Parts: sequence; structure tokens; C-alpha cells
Amino acid sequence: VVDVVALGESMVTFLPSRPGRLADVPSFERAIGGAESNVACMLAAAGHSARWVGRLGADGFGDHLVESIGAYGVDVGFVRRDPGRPTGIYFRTAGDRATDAHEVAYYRVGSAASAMAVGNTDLEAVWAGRVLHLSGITAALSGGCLDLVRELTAPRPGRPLVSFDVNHRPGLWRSADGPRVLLELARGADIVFVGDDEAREAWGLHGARAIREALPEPEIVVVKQGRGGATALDKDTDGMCEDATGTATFVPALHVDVMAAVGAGDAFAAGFLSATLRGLPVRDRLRHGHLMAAAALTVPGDLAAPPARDHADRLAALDDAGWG
Ligand code: KDG
Repeated sequence: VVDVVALGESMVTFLPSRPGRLADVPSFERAIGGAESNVACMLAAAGHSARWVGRLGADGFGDHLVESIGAYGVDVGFVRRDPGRPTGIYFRTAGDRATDAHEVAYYRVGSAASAMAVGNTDLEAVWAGRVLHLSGITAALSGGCLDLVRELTAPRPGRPLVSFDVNHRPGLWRSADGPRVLLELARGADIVFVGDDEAREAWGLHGARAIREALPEPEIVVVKQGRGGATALDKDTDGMCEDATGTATFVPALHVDVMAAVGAGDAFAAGFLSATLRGLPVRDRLRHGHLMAAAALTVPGDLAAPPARDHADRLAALDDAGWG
């Protein structure tokens, strides 16, 4: 049994050579992106067995993704290649250091990944992990992709622990249904990751407690509060809906000099899932999430080398003052 299977679209990412508007950036450097494969890569780098399931064009960019993701130690044996559709790509500008405001230009409509569907996906390979990691990005790609995510978040005996990062990308949804659909999908998962800003914009929900009340089913809901920290709301504790303060675990984020916020959410999810797979308590899962996020925040691209496991464990074991 593999530790984690992640399913979703991966793209070749073009990072700007200098700050400024997309209109002005003269050249870009090739990197790799894709929220779900980022999680698989970080988990593999942290010593877990990970598989990424996706669909790519039969083109050079597809080769680059298979080779790069495979080089992290991720199993890419179930990635399908589609000779009739291209691999998705996207360009981004550098985020403003204070606000992270940046531009993104996707070239992914009609991509090979957008043709993913229940009928052309090896579901046994997808269900073969202890954890299945999905995100709301896939649901936005096409009707077939949405049906696939619905199938994978539906109740099913013996299914893996389903992890769902809401990842609301308003620019990808072609209808106004995105927020409603994302809430429905998140309710089918066991572990949910959502930003408090995302929940406010998509669902009009303010604060961790309101988010948990709208998502009563998952075992655990992790609300990411940007540079402040993250709060995990556990199902098993009492009085969850009456008073979230008794059930919530908050861990402040590490203060780092942010180079680019891109990929930090994926890294956070990878750290949290790594600690979950190791059976660590909720506080330590959040700390490992923050440690991996700090690694991603301090590099320009999506992916960073995470701290080695014993090093991460020593950092996670610092007393509260070390995290304050
Ligand atoms: O989480 C990082 C992702 O946003 C990036 O790699 C691209 O998957 C991506 C997306 O669809 O935005």
C-alpha cells in the first residue's frame, strides 16, 4: 500500500525573470506546478511513498513533468498521455511582498488533464493509498473532472482517508456554481484544508468556527489563517458546534522572509499529511505543516526541499515560546 495518492492536473509553470506586470516581464524560467503533484513531491521528499495520477499531453512538456515529478521519487506509472490534447502550462508574475498580489495566465482549457473522467481513470490505482489527496482545482476543469472528484469523495466502504484542499480558483470556474460545489465536495472528505480568506470569498463564512459549522462531516478541518497560523477543528472533541474554542487547536505560523507564497498551501498540506500518516497529535501535524510551508515560502517556485524528518521533528518539538 502506497502512503499517498494525489490526483490532479500538473502544468509546466513559467516563473518571471523579474518583478512587474505580465505585460512587461521579458523572459520566464521553466518550473513545475500543480497543487496535487506538489503535495506528492513534498511527501516523497519527506520520505513517504507517493503516487501522482494525472493526464498529460504526449508532448515535451508532458515528458518534462513525468521526469521531474518522477525524480522526486513519486510513482508516475499511472499517468496517462493523450496524443490529442496538450499539456497545460501557466505563467505567473512575482507576488507583491506585502500582499502577494500577482497575475496568473493559464493555458489549460482543453488540456489533457481536463479530459480526465471516471471512465478513463484507473480507480483501483487511485484508491490504493492510505490517503487520497484531491483539490477543488480538478473539479473546476471540466464536467468529466467534476464527476471524477464527486466519485472520489463519495462515501465508499474501505476508502482511503480522503484529503481535500478547497483551492478555490475563481478564474477556472466557467459557472457561478464553484463555491456551492466546493462546499459539497469538501463535506465528502475526511480532512479538509481551506484558507480563511478563501472561505470568506467563496462562502461568506467568517472564522474557523463558522467554517466548521458549514463542514460538520469531515474528521478534521484545517483553517489556514495566512501569516497568522492555522487552526485545526477536530470532530471528536465535545461541543464542536456550540463552542469551537474548546475543540480548536491553533498553531502560529513561522515568521519567514517570504519570497513567493506559491506552493505554500500545498507544502502545508504535505507536512500535515506526513504527520497524520505518522500518527502524530494534531498540534504536531500543524507544526509539520508550518515547517514545510516555511520551506516553500522561502523559494521562488512551488517546490522546496523539506527539512529532513529528524530535523523537522526536533523543530516541531520546540516549546511554545519557540513558536510564538
Ligand atoms: O498551489 C500551487 C498551484 O496554484 C499551482 O502550482 C498551479 O495547480 C495550480 C493551479 O491550478 O492554480
